[in-house]
Amino acid sequence: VSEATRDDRVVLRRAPSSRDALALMAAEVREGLSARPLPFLPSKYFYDDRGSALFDEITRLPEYYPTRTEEGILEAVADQVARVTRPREVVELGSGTGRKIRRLLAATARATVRCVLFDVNETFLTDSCRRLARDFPGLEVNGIVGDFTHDLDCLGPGGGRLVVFFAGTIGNLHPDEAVPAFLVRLARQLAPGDAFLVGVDLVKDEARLHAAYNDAAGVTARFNLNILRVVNDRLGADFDLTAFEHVAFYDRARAWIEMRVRARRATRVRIPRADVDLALGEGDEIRTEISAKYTRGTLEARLPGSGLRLEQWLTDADELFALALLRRIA
Ligand code: SAH
Ligand code: AVI
Repeated sequence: VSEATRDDRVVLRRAPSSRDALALMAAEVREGLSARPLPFLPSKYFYDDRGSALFDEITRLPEYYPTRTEEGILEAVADQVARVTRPREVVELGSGTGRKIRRLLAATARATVRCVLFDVNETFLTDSCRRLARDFPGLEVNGIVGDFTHDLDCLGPGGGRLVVFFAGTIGNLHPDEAVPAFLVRLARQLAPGDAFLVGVDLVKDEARLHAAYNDAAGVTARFNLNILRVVNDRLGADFDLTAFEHVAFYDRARAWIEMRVRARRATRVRIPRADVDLALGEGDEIRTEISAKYTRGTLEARLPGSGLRLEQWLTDADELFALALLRRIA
């Protein structure tokens, strides 16, 4: 990790992938857009400042139940989680506005001396670190700008550590390909007995899932199309946003929501910096996100070989969402 910057009690560090971020982005965008039959864009590129603000707006939509449901579960279980983990250090992956961790820190109280927020969005990360430091005097606050699929080793060796991963963001990793590798890497940063608290959105009624990703106010559509604007801004691409529309549907066989952008008419995209020249016909699609939905069984099926075991499965009364408390096996 390089380029530590310190202000007051906040130390901000940049992980390797954020040092050469544009070169990495060009390579990832080139790879994704050359995939066939379905080109894709990595969903971490939703989250420039506009995208992160749009996600925050999504969390308040009437159709988007995950955030308020997870907050309700957290409210009910925070004291219990604090009691059984008693972490010296709490790490939040994909921390965004950093709002949820406050409930946990209030419960872990004096046991916790350090809090580490980890996110790709440097602006949101800096702001949330500063606000935490202001509101939790005595707490050492670190921020890591990085990609949690590449840079977890920046956390250093575990011991007295609780890692939290809220929002169901683990669902944005491919369940068969990315999740097993992610869990192995994460477990390496935990000492035996350290804990991992992960939020998962649950398999449920399809109409409810569909509505959550096709809200009436069109915020999710703006969030989805924003990824094209991010590629334009950062890589000098010429995506014509008016040529695309938002698509989100539930794939029952794979138990995931898939978001795509669909060309309303034939269009062409050039990205000289990524060596991309892509011709799309009317109706052609680019996948922008998967959001996998789990059951207790399908989550537990990911654990063998990871070094983690399920200790508690904490859900709301309607079983819309779950917090899984996992423990690093000795
Ligand atoms: N934890 C917050 C925000 C969830 S949104 C909440 O519960 O509401 C997902 C967050 O993960 C965003 O802040 C986004 O910037 C971050 N993120 C997405 N992909 C990432 C990646 N590969 N590495 C690090 N952060 C990522
Ligand atoms: C961050 N993540 C858990 C959200 C989700 O539901 O998969 C991102 C999102 N995509 C569309 N709406 C919200």
